[in-house]
Amino acid sequence: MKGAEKTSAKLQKLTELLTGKAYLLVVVQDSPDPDSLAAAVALRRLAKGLANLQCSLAYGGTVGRGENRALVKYLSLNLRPCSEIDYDKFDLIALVDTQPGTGNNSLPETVLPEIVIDHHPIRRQTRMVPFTDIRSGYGATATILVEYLIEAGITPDTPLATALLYGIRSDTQDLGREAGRPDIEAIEFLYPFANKRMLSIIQRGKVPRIYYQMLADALRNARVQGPAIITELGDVDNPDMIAEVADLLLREDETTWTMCTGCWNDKLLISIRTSEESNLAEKVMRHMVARRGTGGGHLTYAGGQIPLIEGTKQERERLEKQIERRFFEAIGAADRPGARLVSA
Ligand SMILES: [Mn+2]
Repeated sequence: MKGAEKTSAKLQKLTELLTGKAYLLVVVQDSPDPDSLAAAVALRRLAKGLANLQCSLAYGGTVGRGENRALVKYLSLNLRPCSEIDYDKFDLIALVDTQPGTGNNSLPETVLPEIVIDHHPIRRQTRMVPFTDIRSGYGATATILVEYLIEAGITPDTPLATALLYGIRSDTQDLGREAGRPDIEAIEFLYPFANKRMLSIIQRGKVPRIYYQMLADALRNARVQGPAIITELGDVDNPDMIAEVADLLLREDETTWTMCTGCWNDKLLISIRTSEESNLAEKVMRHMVARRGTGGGHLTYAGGQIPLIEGTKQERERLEKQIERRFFEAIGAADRPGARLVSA
């Protein structure tokens, strides 16, 4: 089915599901990124417009990255922690930009959502969900929601258009990463409605002073090996920093792979990045975490998490070493000599 026909059929099915219901809960990724926040707000708008539902938004983790905090503030979002949600109170539960059983959302495993809209590769559990729209060829989940809004004849207000535009730009790194025609068309549609000044303010979100200390530590710990740069942050109070550092290191001239790890909330969190779409970051990540944790992502970027059982420094260091070894093996750089990225 072509994109437009698919959207039309999906929207019809979604409308049928929403009709006659009163309360919708939308659960986003843990430590939600702009794409998942924008997609959630768009789904809330759709649910209101299509069948007059009330909607709550729930998340796990924190909103740490400066841009994401700026976006939440701009949208005046009342995000509720998943731990405080009574799931029985809702008629429908939706997951956006994530899927059941991926380990990067806090929807309890005993709760099966009715709606999943996402652009990560489809997971086994997702096949049991009544309404799914999984488009792994899309650069952002927000792009799928933009198609729904257009199909439903709903014009996004300025904050929603701004959030969706930023969500797509952020996931696709300004259309340079895993973006396709639908992402470009969505951005073109949104551009006239978006607040460009606010986009700039969000993109340059304020950061706390500790950010610079973490950055300094990340660079001091960074090692180059073959085509890769890796580093670890140790304990972090902002898990988004891990992805941010992995992105930053990938800008180095000769680097085609990066990995950054950090500990947060009794888990070792891992981000990997690659500059080549033929590399399958998602597969590498799932190989790295294997049965010890969960992981997922896209062609060029992926994340994973492994629970820390003892919580000791030794356990953490052992795990970091293991993950590092598996990473270098997976990318074929195990035998290459290593060096520091910057002098200490
Ligand atoms: Mn996304």
